[in-house]
Amino acid sequence: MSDITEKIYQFPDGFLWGSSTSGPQTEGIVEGDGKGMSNWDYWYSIEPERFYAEIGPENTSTFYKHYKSDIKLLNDTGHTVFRTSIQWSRLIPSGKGNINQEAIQFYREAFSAIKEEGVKLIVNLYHFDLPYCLQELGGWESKEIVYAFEAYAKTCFELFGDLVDSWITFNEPIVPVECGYLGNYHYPCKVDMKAAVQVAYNTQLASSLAVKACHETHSDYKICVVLNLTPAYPRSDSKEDKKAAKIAELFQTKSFLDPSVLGYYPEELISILKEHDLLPQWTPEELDIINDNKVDFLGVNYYQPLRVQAPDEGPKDKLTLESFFAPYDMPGKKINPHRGWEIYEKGIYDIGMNLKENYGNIEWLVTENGMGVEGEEKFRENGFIQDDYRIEFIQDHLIELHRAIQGGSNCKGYMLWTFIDCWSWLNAYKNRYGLIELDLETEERIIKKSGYWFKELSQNNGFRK
Ligand code: BGP
Repeated sequence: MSDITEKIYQFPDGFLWGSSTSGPQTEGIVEGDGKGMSNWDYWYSIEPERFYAEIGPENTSTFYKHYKSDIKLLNDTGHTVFRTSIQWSRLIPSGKGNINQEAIQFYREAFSAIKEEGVKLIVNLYHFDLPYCLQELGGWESKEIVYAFEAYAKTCFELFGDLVDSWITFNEPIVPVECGYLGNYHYPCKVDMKAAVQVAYNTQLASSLAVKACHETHSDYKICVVLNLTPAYPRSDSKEDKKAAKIAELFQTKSFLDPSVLGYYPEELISILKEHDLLPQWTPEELDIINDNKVDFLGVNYYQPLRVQAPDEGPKDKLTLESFFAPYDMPGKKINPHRGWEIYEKGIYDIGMNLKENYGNIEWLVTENGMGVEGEEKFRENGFIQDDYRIEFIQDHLIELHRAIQGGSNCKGYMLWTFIDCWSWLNAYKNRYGLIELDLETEERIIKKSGYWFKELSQNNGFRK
């Protein structure tokens, strides 16, 4: 008998349920697969100690080997949509020119198998992974890479367009900017704000060129960019904290959201960059490309909010993000103790309403949300992981998403990070996110309690709580 205090959260007809992953985090490297070296492969070869347990990008979740049986698990876990990415370094090993025939065969077979399961397929072109030879040519600081990306994108649309339902240009393009050019977390580990701004601008230009190429290949093809639209919440109502949050939002959210959806950069961002002599090299023709090629819809990744306070001192000689705003560690915040990230479900509602009110109510999907758990094997009982905490995490976010949809926000689906536990950039397999457990020793896949629950969620197109 159902509890009368329970509410039913029913989602609109046709709402999509599924998960997201990426090529570099799942495929692995197999002898004779013809894959070229990516920036991750190269970085691991010179500094393996920067990777958790020294597990590098060649040892990802063996999807290249097991994709046929993995894809069979999509239906068992209720997927009506699935997202992965093509590895540029697998398809075009030297970044430009020759195409790897093995890669064509692999991606065509994997994508066809997903379609045969009746699952909608969304494919991303870039998930932090640059062919290393292009990094040597200057990486995203160089315009040459922008045009190499455009050519790569066109190749993908032509080779796989018949199998892909929707495309993504980039996943979280701000992350390589922040981690690779400001924070020393990702290769090339530079700390240089001027270079960071150029990388961000070049990436946006590349994204807009891919949108153009996609629509030119086939007028029906749909394409988006995936952004981590983390709202920036100020510590207090003080003028200084509010200004810091506004700048944080300009740098971390609006820098890609506005040009991608509206076709132009926010004036306030341009004036801050001008004031600090940080403007990138740009041309009016490039700005026209950005203006003319907006995305058809938006993917949104949401894990945790950004809490911000005014910086201690004003900008110093060497500008960094901390010259403009500082992170705020809010006392009493709800936390995922297994990953250390704040849990703030209302963030997803705020994102939905922001898109409705300020971005023409653009169609969007939650393309990542999820809960990483360290030491998850301790929750194994009766042979499988009893991850009630993950079910609760999903439900609580869905309640806020449901509220945003009721409020008129145009969200069409929810995709969890992730399908089968996958390799994570610096954390390898430390934090598990999947609906399905991966046994690293035996390569066995075991559905978790959340995987069975997700199937019910999808079948009922909603849940009670
Ligand atoms: C997102 C990335 C994913 C994934 C996820 C989890 O930002 O798009 O690739 O890694 O974060 O984060 P982590 O793996 O660091 O725990």
